[in-house]
Amino acid sequence: MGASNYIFSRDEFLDLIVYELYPRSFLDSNGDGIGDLNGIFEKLDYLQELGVNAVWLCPIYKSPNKDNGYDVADYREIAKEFGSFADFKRLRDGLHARGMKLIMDLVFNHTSSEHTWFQQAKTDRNNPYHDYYIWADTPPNDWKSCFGGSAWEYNEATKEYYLHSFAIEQPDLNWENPSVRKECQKIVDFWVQQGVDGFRCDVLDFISKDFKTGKMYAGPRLHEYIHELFGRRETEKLFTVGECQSSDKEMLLIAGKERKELSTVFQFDHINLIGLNKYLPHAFTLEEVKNVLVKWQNFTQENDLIYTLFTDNHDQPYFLSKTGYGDDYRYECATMLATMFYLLRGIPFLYQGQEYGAVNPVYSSIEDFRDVEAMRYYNEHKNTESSKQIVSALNQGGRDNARRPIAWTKNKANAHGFSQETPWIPLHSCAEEINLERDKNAEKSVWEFYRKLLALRKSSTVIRRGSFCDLTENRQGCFLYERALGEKKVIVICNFENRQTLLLPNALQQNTFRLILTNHADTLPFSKDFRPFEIAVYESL
Ligand code: TEU
Ligand code: CA
Repeated sequence: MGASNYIFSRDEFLDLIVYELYPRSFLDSNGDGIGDLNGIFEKLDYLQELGVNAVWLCPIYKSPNKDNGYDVADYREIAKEFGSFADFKRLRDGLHARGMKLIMDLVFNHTSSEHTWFQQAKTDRNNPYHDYYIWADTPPNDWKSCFGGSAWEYNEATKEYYLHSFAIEQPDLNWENPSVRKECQKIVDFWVQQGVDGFRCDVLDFISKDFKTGKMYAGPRLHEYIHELFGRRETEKLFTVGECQSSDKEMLLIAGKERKELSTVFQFDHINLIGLNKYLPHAFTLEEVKNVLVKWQNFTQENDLIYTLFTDNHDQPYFLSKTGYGDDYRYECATMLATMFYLLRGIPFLYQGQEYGAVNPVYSSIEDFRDVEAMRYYNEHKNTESSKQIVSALNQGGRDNARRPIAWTKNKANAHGFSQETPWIPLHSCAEEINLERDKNAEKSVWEFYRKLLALRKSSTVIRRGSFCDLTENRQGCFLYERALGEKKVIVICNFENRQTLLLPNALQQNTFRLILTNHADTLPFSKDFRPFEIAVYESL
């Protein structure tokens, strides 16, 4: 009951095409303005039609929602606003019935301050749960919370400070305490027994702190902890992806085949191209994105690692907007990016909204924002900056960008098909212009392209399992690569913003290849003329 209908193995991880779903903003089935599990259930056929075969649900556990579920108050309970445990099981079975995997979010670096562990811990230094968290008589360092301000918060009852790497209401768990590690193992076991196929592990590299060097993450016991958490299971059968800022050395340790730690990690080098201040306009080029991809394709291939292919997630403004081409070349750039990333070697992760070419919304009032990080930003800047400046910074870099309700229909009624009621967060400011219904009916439909692209990936063993080779050589403003398996080859050509004549790769012979995918209706096979963001994918006969 509830289990997947086929055995999972490491090779099969490469067959995954994951859809990251932000439940709160996906579809509201009961008219309270909040997306929910039954809303997701209604859209399972939609997801299948799109061509994904796994869903990663952002946290759906009981939570006071200081950080929209990343502050867990009970790891074994479903948040009331998302539905009941029975709704969860129905969703799980609905996914499995369609051959789709269910990936849950695990937030183990911290709990909510409303979790019973913390409620107990904060009362008394001698409470058995006190040591579940990280305490100090005086702050031992000047660590800053990722959301701003000191990472140490005073607790009157014990006259101590506790560590919170994120919001004040997200106290960090003390992983040095074996009881904490045991509790987390039991939570993993609980969800595996519930038929869950995998986990996305939130800020996993934060679980071991390096108090000596003063680094908040990737401390000396990180690998020991991860191994203990997952290594006791058949790690080839449980899919795990860690959110970790990883160097090449780290990736070998954390996702190496024999390591029995994680299946893979999200590597953020291409996301980090935006620079240190995400609130400033970004100035990276697609060439730089390409270079990051080539580097990691080669590295993961040489070391038999699994790479994750993603541009977007719930913490990031839409990548399409970051490139700067979201306005003039929305369809072309969205489809080019999808091709560039999702035909590479690794596991594609799509984030909701990408499939109809969503870009960042634009607001003019702080009232339109909800995120804890945005509120913090506002409070820290309100005395020195105008609200216009603050709002424009949030429009640029805020996390609410990608958390607006999905615009299902072109009609404004019922919040563009999202809810009968006022949504928990204002609608996407461009919903009338950019929505699924309009995109589906457009001559140039991002959704149609995604469907074709994912179907191609699904049907091609070369793309899923084959090797990668960069064919760009000294061509500029483009990315050319080859995927190969045995005699079979797929050649991908992605042109960037400038129209240009491209020298086709030698391997691409007219009598042995055929054009299988383009993002323009009239692309001529073997044409050297590439329009802005035009792509061409060829397959050997
Ligand atoms: O995010 C971790 C993280 O370090 C950042 O992406 C951060 O959220 C922010 O963008 C810094 O500017 C994970 C989750 O994805 C995020 O939603 C949570 O808020 C956070 O952990 C805490 O659980
Ligand atoms: Ca609801």
